[in-house]
Amino acid sequence: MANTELLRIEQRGPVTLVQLNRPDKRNAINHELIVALGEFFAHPPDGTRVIIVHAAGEHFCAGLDLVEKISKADRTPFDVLRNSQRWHRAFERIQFGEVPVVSVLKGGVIGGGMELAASTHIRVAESTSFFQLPEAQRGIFVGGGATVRVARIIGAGRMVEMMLSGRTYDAQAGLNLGLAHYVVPQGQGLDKALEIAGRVAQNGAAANFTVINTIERISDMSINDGLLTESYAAGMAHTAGEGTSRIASFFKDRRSTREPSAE
Ligand code: 1HE
Repeated sequence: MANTELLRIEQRGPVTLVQLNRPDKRNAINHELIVALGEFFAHPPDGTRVIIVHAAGEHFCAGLDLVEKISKADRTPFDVLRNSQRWHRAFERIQFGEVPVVSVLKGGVIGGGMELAASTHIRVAESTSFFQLPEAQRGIFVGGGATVRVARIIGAGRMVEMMLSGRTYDAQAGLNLGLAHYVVPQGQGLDKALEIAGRVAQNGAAANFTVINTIERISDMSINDGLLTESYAAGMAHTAGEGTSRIASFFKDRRSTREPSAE
């Protein structure tokens, strides 16, 4: 398991917590950290049913490590391309991985930090969260999937405006735009994420897998292809084992609460 100084991993029953642990650099993502994230999400620990990504310090993530990457004057376009693909692979393992991922956002959710957040399925934002894509102001471009994931969440036109104007969205605006699904007071993000993760962990594992691996992909498809894929997905999820027994126990539980007691 990729347990480095920069990525702290902790298991709490079916929920595995992954903490970005570079608070002195506002959790900016350097080479070692993106590799560790990619390795972790390639092979989550056995028994994991939900993953929570959270961060040490006051900020979720300041994005790309500008000092490490940009200061290297001899970088070639191919070096940058390969690095961007490394980010894409890591974040694809999050979005289309084995289990749902909940993120806990706070402070800066900036550039590559926003790309990381956008690859997670449920985003809990503490009230201190703010969202920025300052790449154009830094004279660079996004490279960790924002043109696909962030543009889908907030709309391509709004992302263009956000990057050109350098505007900041606060937590409440992020909630309205779908960048966050919940806003909670400062310091309460992890508790909220654990509460949600506990519920998600109780869903059927095959059902969770189908939700995270199917819906976003179907939105890339034609109506015909999407509907057929949905039927295949239903065929798998409905027969994956848990469906029949869960539906039976749903009705059994309802009957037992309705039947008058013998006393
Ligand atoms: C960093 C980084 C970083 C901080 N790379 N070292 N991202 C940005 O353009 C965001 C740049 N950072 C900020 O806007 C601010 O640092 C924060 C709002 C996140 C936090 O502010 P603050 O006042 O709490 O901290 P600070 O004093 O600015 O920074 C503390 C330290 O973190 C300092 O290092 P120190 O050695 O002087 O103590 C900073 O240099 C360091 N630090 N952010 C490296 N990003 C796949 S492509 C994605 C492209 C992008 O992500 S572009 C967006 C980059």
